[in-house]
Amino acid sequence: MAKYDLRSIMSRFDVEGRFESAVPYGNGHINDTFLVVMSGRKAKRHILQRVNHHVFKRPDLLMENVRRVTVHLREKVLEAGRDPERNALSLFPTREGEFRLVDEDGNTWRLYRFIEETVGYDIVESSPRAHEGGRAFGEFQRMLTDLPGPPLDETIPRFHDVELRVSAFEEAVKADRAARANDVGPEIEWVRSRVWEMGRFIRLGRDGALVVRTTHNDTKFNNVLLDARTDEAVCVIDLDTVMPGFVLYDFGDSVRTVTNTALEDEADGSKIRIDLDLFRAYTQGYLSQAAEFLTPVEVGNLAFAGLVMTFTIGIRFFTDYLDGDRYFKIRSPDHNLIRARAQFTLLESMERGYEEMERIVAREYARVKEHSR
Ligand code: ADP
Ligand code: GN1
Ligand code: MG
Repeated sequence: MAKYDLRSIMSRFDVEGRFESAVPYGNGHINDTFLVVMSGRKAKRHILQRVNHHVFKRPDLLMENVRRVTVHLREKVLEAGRDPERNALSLFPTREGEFRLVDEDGNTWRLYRFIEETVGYDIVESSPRAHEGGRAFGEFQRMLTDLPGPPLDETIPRFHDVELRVSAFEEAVKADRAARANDVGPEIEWVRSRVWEMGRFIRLGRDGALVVRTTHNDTKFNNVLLDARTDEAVCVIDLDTVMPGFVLYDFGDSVRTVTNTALEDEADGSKIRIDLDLFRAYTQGYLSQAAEFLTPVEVGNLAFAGLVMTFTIGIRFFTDYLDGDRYFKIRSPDHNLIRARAQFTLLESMERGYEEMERIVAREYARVKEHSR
């Protein structure tokens, strides 16, 4: 990633100190993230990101979303008597007073305050961590229920629309751009056999049965930072896809990553299954914040959301594999296929655990409601 002059980019932001170093950072699949150290009276760390403009076609509107959301969350955090520099993301302005820096090549850059002494986990190994994740994403949705102004821009239109994802998948099978489809016939049939069932939320949405709210839309567990010492949730990050959506997508995408006993790209299927204790803990944490605003239809579909999102992300990895890996960053030629298979294995485990997941949601919801009376 030496192709960017990060020193010169940093010099255009309004931050104190002398440029010391910049290294690639984190496990994100989309943007380029760098950890930048500035020295001065005290060394300060920052998160510098280049927005992927192949994925996000309108970085200008995206950054306006992020600005509105960070400003609003900062106020909410202050109102709650918490620390706005730790419990909310803060953007640094450029020397021109903008939050978006556009370089000579048209790349969009932004700079966040680095939140120290936190960890983002790719695997969740303890119920208290799962609970904290649920609390954080539930609170995030709750704090955005009164975001002022018009709805946010849809940074990626129809982002979690399974029908759109399925048609993209079928097109990829047909085009077979990377000549890979012949070797994955069983997986293709596996997807096709579930298409109708997985379209439930799209149909409910069309019927007007699901409320469109401001949601995060990328709630994998490593997008919430936990305190490195106490495991308390500190801050929800990765705000690029905060936009109008269904709460079920957020809940489901978290369940996909929180309850999985293995990594998202585990190649050994025998290690992958849903851990129902983690599911219970996540659900408890989430409902502690969200039960007050959820509708009965939303509550009644929480358990199924895990299945829908695991399917949706699974077919996105699979489509990208068939397309020749043009969307997600990969570390090996079959990385997207490994990811897709891992999601399919996880979904099968969820299908087996589904009735128990339904019972857990019903029980935890009843419990929260009982307490709040
Ligand atoms: P991507 O969209 O590519 O996933 P993220 O915004 O999630 O990018 O950032 C990538 C990683 O950088 C995160 O997983 C997290 O570890 C780290 N990170 C991002 N923002 C911050 C921050 N403000 N403070 C500390 N770490 C951060
Ligand atoms: C991408 O940016 P990151 O790595 O947090 C993707 C999500 C997927 C996720 C799968 C904008 O998220 O939708 O669920 O990978 N983000 C975008 O790990 O497509
Ligand atoms: Mg991320």
